[in-house]
Amino acid sequence: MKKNQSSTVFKQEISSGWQFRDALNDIWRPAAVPGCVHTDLLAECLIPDPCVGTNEHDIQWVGETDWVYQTHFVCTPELLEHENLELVFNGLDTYAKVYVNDSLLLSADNMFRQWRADATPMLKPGENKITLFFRNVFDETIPKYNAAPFELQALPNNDQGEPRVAMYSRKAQFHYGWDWGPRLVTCGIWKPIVLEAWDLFRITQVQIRQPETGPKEAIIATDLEIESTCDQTVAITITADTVTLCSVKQQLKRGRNAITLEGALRRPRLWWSNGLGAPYLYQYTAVVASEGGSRTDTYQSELGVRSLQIVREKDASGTSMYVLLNGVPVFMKGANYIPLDNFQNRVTHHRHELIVKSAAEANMNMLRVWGGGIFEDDSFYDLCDKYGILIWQDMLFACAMYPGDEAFLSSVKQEVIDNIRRIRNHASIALYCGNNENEAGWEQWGWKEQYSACERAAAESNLKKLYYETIPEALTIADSTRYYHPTSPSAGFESQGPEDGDIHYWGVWHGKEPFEQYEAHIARFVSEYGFQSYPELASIEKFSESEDREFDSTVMLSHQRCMADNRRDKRYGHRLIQTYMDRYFRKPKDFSSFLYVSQILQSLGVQTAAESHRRAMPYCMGSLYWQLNDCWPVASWSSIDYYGKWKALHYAAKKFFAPVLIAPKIEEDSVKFHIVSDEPESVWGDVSIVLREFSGKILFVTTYPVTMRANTSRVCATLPKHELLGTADERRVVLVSRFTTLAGLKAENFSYFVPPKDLELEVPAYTITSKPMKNGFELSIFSSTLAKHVHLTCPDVDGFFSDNYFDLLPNEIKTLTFATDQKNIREIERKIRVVSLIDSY
Ligand code: BMA
Repeated sequence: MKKNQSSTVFKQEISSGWQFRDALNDIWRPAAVPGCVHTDLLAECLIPDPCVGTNEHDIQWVGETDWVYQTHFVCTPELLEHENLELVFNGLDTYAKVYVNDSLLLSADNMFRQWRADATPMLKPGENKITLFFRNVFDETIPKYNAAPFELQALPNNDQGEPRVAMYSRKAQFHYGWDWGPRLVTCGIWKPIVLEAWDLFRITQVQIRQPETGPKEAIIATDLEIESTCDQTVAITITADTVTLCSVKQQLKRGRNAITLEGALRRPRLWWSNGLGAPYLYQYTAVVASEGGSRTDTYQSELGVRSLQIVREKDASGTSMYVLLNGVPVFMKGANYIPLDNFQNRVTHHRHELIVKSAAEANMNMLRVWGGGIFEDDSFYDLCDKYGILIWQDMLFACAMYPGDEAFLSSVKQEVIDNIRRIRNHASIALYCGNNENEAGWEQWGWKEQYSACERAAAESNLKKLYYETIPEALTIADSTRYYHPTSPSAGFESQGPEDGDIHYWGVWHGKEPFEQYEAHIARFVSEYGFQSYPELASIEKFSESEDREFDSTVMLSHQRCMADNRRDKRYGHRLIQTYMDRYFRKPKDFSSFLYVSQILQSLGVQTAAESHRRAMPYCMGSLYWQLNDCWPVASWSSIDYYGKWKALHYAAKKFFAPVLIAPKIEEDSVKFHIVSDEPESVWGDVSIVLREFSGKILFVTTYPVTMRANTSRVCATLPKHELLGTADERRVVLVSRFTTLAGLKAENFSYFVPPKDLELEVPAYTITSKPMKNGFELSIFSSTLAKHVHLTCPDVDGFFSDNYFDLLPNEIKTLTFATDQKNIREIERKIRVVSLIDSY
């Protein structure tokens, strides 16, 4: 703002002096706002840490209790002189009555909505009191559940306990429990409360659209909504960096004014997804100024200039599903994202950045914000813009049937409008999706068979109303520029095969099929597939005592939530890991070896899937594994654990999602060497194929010159197995495939002819040397025999290895970094531990 200018809008966050109490108790205790009741109780030592041991089960009463929050705030006479005074509640979880100076201001019943109310009649000069009564969700939902004409089905992974009432509340569904999450039904003021005072005019809505975007010019259209207290003339100026997009005088009427302004950016710097170019962001500003310019209101945001379509077109194979970014078809590499914590107030910008940056470092370009969680905080989408991560945004419905009454639908409509308006200006938002698996559940997984004809018709009508009427209507209001995908998976049904859209392939894991089946289940887009593993020992130590560290201890079982359909068999998830482990690996000798092998197993499975999806490009144009992260410490499908530790899978993802992939496929009689390039330009180089014994001896070498056109996948060589292997012992050889260009190594992959359990590994002797560098150390590691899945740890030192769980080839030095604040090189050298697969049995 320039000198002598003042804003027409004044905002004061009501964040201090908060107290809370149990509604049946008079003892007030200090509270943090924004926050939630669990973290307030935790801060007061009134509950134990829910992440530790089996504490979660002992604190179920918290979610069954009514809570009261209260604070006082001062209104100066000047504040009360403003023409308009509103209280804005950005997030109340969930059933709340809000009183100002003991008069009811509003009632809330949807965690995802923003609530605004005129506070003018209730506020007085001096001290004011605000009180919020939170009613427990069960008292609200159980009557609805009891009155419902039929029970709503839910999948077993939607592990919410009985009665199944989660679907009756517009509250994060994972709060009630999931197959990777605890049941912690929290409540409270989860987003800021703001007192907003304004005069003359204010900007109430901004939508930035890009009707035309090309390398020569981008047309930037801004739809502004300005609320005005009178008829007046204002000046509106819109800029992107230093370019003025438009500057106009505008006549406002009293009330709401909708204005569309356009401007052009010549030779715009485009926003690209990770791997294709810089995700350039313009600094966008819209300023509305009063006549004479002394009063202003300003909207600021970052603007990524790009065109983006989701192409759903009939073609020779079926119906396509791919992202076209700035005219380029882009294969989506990524994962499904769940909330980072059960308690959102514990999620900081730093934690968001760690996860989004980790996704980018693993060469991902898309995350799917899954429907059982929340619409994320602004900071998350800002970071996705910054790191070039496209977002598939689900609406918040997952793995269940939902009501379809008017009150429910109108609440959903408003929640969608509120949130989409908030996030629509982010370049990263690629598409919206109606729900997770709710149609598959209905059509495919036996839900509809549970009902009489009449109930079935009613349930089907609920589904149609929600995902085909209410949500699209809300999106038309909030953002009609993005593609809407009514449900995921959209394909893989009898009526619509995998050649027509996206699938969730769970034959591996839930269906117990072998990893090789991933190669047979490829669709136009694979939006879910995955395999579980345990967190590393250091993470498990944070929530367990040493006597708990057995897989069937109560504590470990409580941190493994995958159960069979009947939800009774608590050992089911662990047993599934074990079944697969028996198939591919030797029996781990102890608890910590099992943890380690579980991670290797997971990475092997997911790598098999992702490589086959990428080989099938352009038929298949997306591979999002389940799941990127965790919301508490648990055995799960994640590649990064709750504490931010990369599992073996995340290190593997960095390789199998690399811009250029060499992915040999070992078939019955031959090996096919596939190369996949996501590079925007052609790449030339040599493919070298080397067969080596574990002891280092080279048995076979060949090279081919290869040119890979931009954005293609092809087989660059096929070798008969007998030619390649000769008389070699399959259990003692590694096939090293490398693609090298003038600029250096572009891609490499190490393949084996037998499953890991049949490999005849030898005990490696490592030589490790280290040298200090900025922010840590460079480590070089060498062995004269192949070491499989080398796992480096540095106990008690906070740090990050740039690579881990890798295969160390015989007689080749592997160099990596260990980023840490610790400066003492001797100490690090002393502490570093190395294990590999041979140490696990
Ligand atoms: C998927 C998801 C989640 C679940 C996962 C593993 O289909 O949609 O509901 O956690 O399966 O079971």
